Formats: sequence, structure tokens, C-alpha cells
Amino acid sequence: MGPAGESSERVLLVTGGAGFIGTSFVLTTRAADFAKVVTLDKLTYAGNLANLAGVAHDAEHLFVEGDIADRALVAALLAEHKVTAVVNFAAESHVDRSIDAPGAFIQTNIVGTFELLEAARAYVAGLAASDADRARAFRFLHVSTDEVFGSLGDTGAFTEASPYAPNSPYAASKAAADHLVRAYHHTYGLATVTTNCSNNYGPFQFPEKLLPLMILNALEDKPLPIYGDGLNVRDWLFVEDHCEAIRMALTRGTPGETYAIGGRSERTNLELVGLICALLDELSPRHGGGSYRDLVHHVKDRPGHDRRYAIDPSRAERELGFRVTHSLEDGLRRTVAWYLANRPWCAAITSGNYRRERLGLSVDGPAAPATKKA
Ligand code: NAD
Ligand code: TDX
Repeated sequence: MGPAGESSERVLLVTGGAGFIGTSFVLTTRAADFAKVVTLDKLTYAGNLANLAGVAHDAEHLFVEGDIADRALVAALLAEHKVTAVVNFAAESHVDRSIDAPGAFIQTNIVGTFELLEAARAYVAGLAASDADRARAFRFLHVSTDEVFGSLGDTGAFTEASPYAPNSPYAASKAAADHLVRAYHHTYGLATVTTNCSNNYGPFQFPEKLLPLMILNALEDKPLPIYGDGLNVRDWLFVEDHCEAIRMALTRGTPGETYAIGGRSERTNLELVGLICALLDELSPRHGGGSYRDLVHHVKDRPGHDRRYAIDPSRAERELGFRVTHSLEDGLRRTVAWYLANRPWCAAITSGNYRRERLGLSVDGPAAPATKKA
């Protein structure tokens, strides 16, 4: 992609665009021709360039391998491509890994976000001197999570006004990043927008996360490990609905504000795994008969396991026009079908040093080394 500054078109710097949500965002953003895209991704164990095969020959997409903490690289990309907005997905994202090895979470989620903010601040300051309109239009969209708010009891839901109370090293690192983003708006006037979203599901999710882990284990007739009693509740949102909400927040969000995004689809982990097993029973019946549900197996609970998350997305609905367009039933069917149709992707992504083993139990031992691709 050549420099795209001649027109007033949108040019997004999408960080973490080769991960689960970032992939969906890049593919759907280019499919809708919403913006030109420069993807910056470090290609950690969770990032996979093959995910972006659909835009490999797209002249309006460019992939750059690199780290968000590399301020000079980010500064060069912002200037060269006359970027109109940063969308920051890049993160260490798995709670269990943050229990075993929190260091990488501090480095990418906090230090990395800080470096990205500094690069954006300098870029906008430079723009302000030469092109006030472009400086005013610039946005820094930070993608965050509902986990920064901690755990709910049996009732109620998180909103933008919920107090921060992160419980895992992952959630704490995301909370710190959210606070830095907020401070850069209040102190330096950077036009930031933060989204706090609930659990996403869909194609391209790395199989350390609940849904793909269960699908792949079931297909290999392996136990389906449910942490604790399985009654922890998550609010599930199909990844493409989240991506659409982010595009809405980019165009309609108020600088300095945050938006809570969720699916209004609360399920216990046991209920969710039951739905997946029912879909697999229908779409890929178990050899030898019986239901995949018979593979459900309770294991030791996750340390510090948050009991319940739920989002009230009223503000995003009212101010951004956000709507859930994929029901949980439809979204899960699409997701299970995608994993069934993409077994080579699954095999390739787990051929390194991750073999779907149990993670996140090393509370008493020394921190494991940082996560690396094999
Ligand atoms: P993921 O782990 O699948 O992908 C993360 C991507 O970031 C990978 O491609 C990885 O290579 C890249 N990356 C990691 N460190 C980097 C660095 N230092 N520089 C550049 N790239 C780097 O994560 P995901 O599930 O797609 O989550 C994306 C974002 O959305 C994260 O910020 C996460 O906190 C947030 N989020 C996720 C969910 C969810 O349910 N998955 C829900 C709400 C918010
Ligand atoms: O094997 C498992 N068994 C199990 O019972 C796994 C991997 C998970 N679980 C439980 C733990 C959680 O209650 O399932 C639930 C979902 O677990 P994860 O897929 O690890 O997601 P979660 O911890 O809820 O965090 C996710 O949603 C919020 C993402 O990983 C975060 O990046 C996002 O911010």
C-alpha cells in the first residue's frame, strides 16, 4: 500500500490485527471498504499471518511485523501512511497465561500501550502545526475488556460507570492501559475512545480459549475440562458484532469516553459447553454414538476465577447505534461450522509448543518464561 495521505479517506493503524478479533476486524473492515488498513502485529504465539490471507493481495492493506512498544516504528508508520486512527487490539489476552507468566502482560499491555500513546501524541502534535483538520479528526481507539471491572454477583451488569476492580494479572494490565488512555485524553487532549467488551467468540480464536478448546477436544474424543463447578457466567458476543461496534465507536464515539459492549447473552460455562456439544452432535456425530456431553469433566478451578460478567450496552446502543445482529444460537452454529471446515488451520496453530494442556495453575511456583511461538 502506498502512502494514502492525498485524500481525506480513513487510514487505520490496526495493532494486533493477526490475532482473533483483529483478524475479524481487518477482514470485515476491508470487505466493507470502510478504511485503508495498516496492520502492525508482533506475531506472538497468538498471531498468525495466514489469518490475513483474504487481504494478502489487497492493495489497500499492508502487513507490518513489529511491536507496539517500538515507538520509532509506530511513529514512522503513522507519518508514512498519514494514519487517521489507531485501533489498538495488540495484547497478551489469556487469563491463564497471565497467572503463569505475568511479565509479558505488563510489557505489551501496559508499556506497549504507553509507547503507542506517546507515538500518537507526537504525531498529532506534528499534525496540529501543519493540518489542524486532520489533527482534530484523529482518533486513538483502545480495545479493552469487561474484566477490568472485576466480578459481579448474581444480579446487575457492568456499565461505563462501573468501578475498576481487576482480579487477574491480565485484567490488571488492561485496567492500567485503560487508565493511561484516559490520562492521555485529560492531560494531552488526545482524542481517545475506549471500548470495554464482553467475551467474544467466532472463527480464528486461538484454541487456548474455552470455545475452540472444547470443540477441538471433543472432536478428538478428549475430556472437556470445566473449571470448578462450571457455573461461572460470561456474556457472549459474536466477534463480527464487536468489530462493527468498534467501527461505530470510531465514527460516532465521543473523544474521552468509554463504551461498554456486550451480547446480552449470559450463559454459564456448563450451558455454553452443552450448546457446543449439541451442535457437534448434529454436525459431526461422535464415532461410536453417544453425545459429546459425556466428555464433560470437572477440573481444579482457575485461581481467582471471576464468577460472573455481564454488560449493559444501553449507552452504545443509544449513542453509537450498536445492535447485536448474530444471536448466540446462529453465532455458535457459524463458529462450530468454521472449526469443522478449518481443521488444517487448527492443526497448524497447535503444532508449536502449545498442545491444549492445562494452563494457569502455577500460583505457588515461580513465573514461567514468557510465551513464545515454537
Ligand atoms: P489474541 O491473543 O487472539 O491476539 C492478540 C494479537 O496481538 C496477536 O496477533 C499477537 O501477535 C498481537 N500482539 C501481542 N503482543 C504484541 C505486541 N507487543 N505488538 C504487536 N502485536 C502484538 O487476542 P484477542 O482475543 O484477539 O483480543 C484482542 C484485544 O481485544 C485484546 O486487547 C483483548 O484484551 C481485547 N478483548 C478480547 C476479548 C475476547 O473475548 N477475546 C474480549 C474483550 C476484549
Ligand atoms: O478449559 C477451560 N475451561 C473452563 O472452564 C477454559 C480455557 C476456560 N474455562 C472457563 C474459564 C472462564 O470462566 O471458561 C470461561 C472462559 O474462559 P476463557 O476462554 O479463558 O475466557 P475469559 O477468562 O472469560 O477471558 C476472555 O474474555 C475476556 C478473553 O480471554 C479475554 O481476553 C477477554 O478480555
